[in-house]
Amino acid sequence: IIKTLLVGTALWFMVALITHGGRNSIEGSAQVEYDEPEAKSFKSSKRKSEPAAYGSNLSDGLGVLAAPGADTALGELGKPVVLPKNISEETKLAVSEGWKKNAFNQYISDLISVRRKLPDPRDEWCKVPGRYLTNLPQTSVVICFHNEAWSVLLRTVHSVIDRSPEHLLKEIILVDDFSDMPHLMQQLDDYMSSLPKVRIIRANRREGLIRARLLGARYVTAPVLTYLDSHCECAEGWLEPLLDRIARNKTTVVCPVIDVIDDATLEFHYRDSSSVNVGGFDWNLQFNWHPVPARERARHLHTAEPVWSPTMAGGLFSIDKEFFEKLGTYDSGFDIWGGENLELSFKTWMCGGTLEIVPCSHVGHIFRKRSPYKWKSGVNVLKKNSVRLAEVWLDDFAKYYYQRVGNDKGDFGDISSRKALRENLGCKSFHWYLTNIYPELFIPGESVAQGEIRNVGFPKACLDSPVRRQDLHKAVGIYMCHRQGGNQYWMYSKQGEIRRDEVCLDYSGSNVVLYPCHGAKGNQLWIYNEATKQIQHGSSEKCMAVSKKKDGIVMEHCDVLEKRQKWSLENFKA
Ligand code: LR7
Ligand code: MN
Repeated sequence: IIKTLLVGTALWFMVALITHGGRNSIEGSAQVEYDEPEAKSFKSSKRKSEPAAYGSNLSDGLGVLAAPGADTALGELGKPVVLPKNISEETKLAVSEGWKKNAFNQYISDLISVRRKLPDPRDEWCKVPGRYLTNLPQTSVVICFHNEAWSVLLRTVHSVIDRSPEHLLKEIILVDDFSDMPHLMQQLDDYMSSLPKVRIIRANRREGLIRARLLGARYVTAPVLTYLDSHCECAEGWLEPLLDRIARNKTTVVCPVIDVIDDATLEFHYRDSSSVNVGGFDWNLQFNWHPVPARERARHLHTAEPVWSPTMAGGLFSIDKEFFEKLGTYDSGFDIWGGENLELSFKTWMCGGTLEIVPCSHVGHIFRKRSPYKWKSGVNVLKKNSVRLAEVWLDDFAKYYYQRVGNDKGDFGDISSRKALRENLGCKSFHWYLTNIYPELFIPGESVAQGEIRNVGFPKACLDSPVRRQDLHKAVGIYMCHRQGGNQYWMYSKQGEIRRDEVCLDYSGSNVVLYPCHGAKGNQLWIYNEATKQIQHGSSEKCMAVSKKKDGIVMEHCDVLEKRQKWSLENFKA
């Protein structure tokens, strides 16, 4: 009741405001940006649809909160919800609070029915009668949360119940990872007590999402385990295509297509099967997305067929419970967040399984630009997880990750039991995995130089730049050499690229910028002359230099006497 009142008040404000016109979005107005963890989002190929027109349907909207179903209510069918520009200071404050606590627009989420309908994102291929086995196994859905917003958590749970066939859903296990938001206590117990399939398990200290998942798994009674994040919405028919793959082969681990729920408008925009992505990773051991590679496309007649994926994003997947246990579930030495998705991906492939993305299965997820909850201070949790991962699974390739962190492994705890696990399972090598499962990955050892690029005339200066999505097209800079890898770690490839992961130094006449590597030489061809120490650009024939003011990189006419044009490339071997 309190909830309805609150929403009612909010809508009342909007009615007042809308009369004064103004339809621009205030999205993100109060968004705070942090550095950690790195933003992980991908653009949907679909154009955003027009924002929902509201004003005419507010009363319907209120009605919908009591009786879901009206297609005209706010956010129904996955439509975006945008507030008018000239809302009251009070509303602005509420919006801003919502962003601060959740790193998405909680205020907007609270205006949308927790049982809103979504469009059906499936390809026709998925709906052909007889597509799936009739005798599918049941699943338990485990959802871990730490301080999740009320409306978002409820929408996740309702979407599972409403859009899973009754007989296939054994139970939903909510694992509360030691939240302290008041609505997640008694209020949550009360609400869920009316949903017989839902069970709440509470951790009695902050475990982090990986150990929280392991805790949830202990209560699972169905043969298949399905994990979801706590801010998801399952679309029509999401479950059958996942269970079908496992029914056919218990060593197949499956992920749905993860559709984007916009963090600002809660718009659900789905990806059609022709633009499905698969998972990869870089040598920073960061997960990333790629289009389905040609070799994989060639294995299929239709784009809606399940595709092999080198890695998974981590949060949304189904796995046979026995197979998960056989693989040693997760490394319980992993803290808070990160690394576990690559661990499970590598061992699935290396220890006899298959990892797939199933284009017929769609689940939306709110992608955030920062992490809203507390991380441990004083420890680099993600790095510790990644070092454990590298030590156990990467064999000699671990060194490429260590180069990226200045060869400083730090304290990563005891990993002997994880090594024993790999040994006992008789898993294949990481070299096998890279060659057969992820041949697209650029291997640093196949480059001519790896490490810093240091100026000779001004030997404190190193080429320095982050290569996040937002850094593309920006000028590359110089910075005091620090010998810690990171933004000063570059590779000089046999093809003459200066690159990090999938980003290359590119010059087309003005600044030297970062650009996705295209492999076609052209503006990305750099020729290093070991004798003169110059880095000459292929098409312009100019040389890279530190500017006279020593505040950046310039391209200038080559002059062997000019010290600013001389560079040393770490680990260079001709
Ligand atoms: O201490 C914590 N305890 C928790 O229970 C921290 C988090 N959590 C919960 C949290 O409430 C959420 O439900 O764990 C879940 C994941 O945390 P998010 O949503 O803050 O992070 P994320 O969406 O970036 O998480 C992605 O990467 C994680 C670490 O590797 C996990 O694998 C997540 O499950 C994963 N999410 C997805 O795969 C969805 C698609 C995102 C992408 C790419
Ligand atoms: Mn998430």
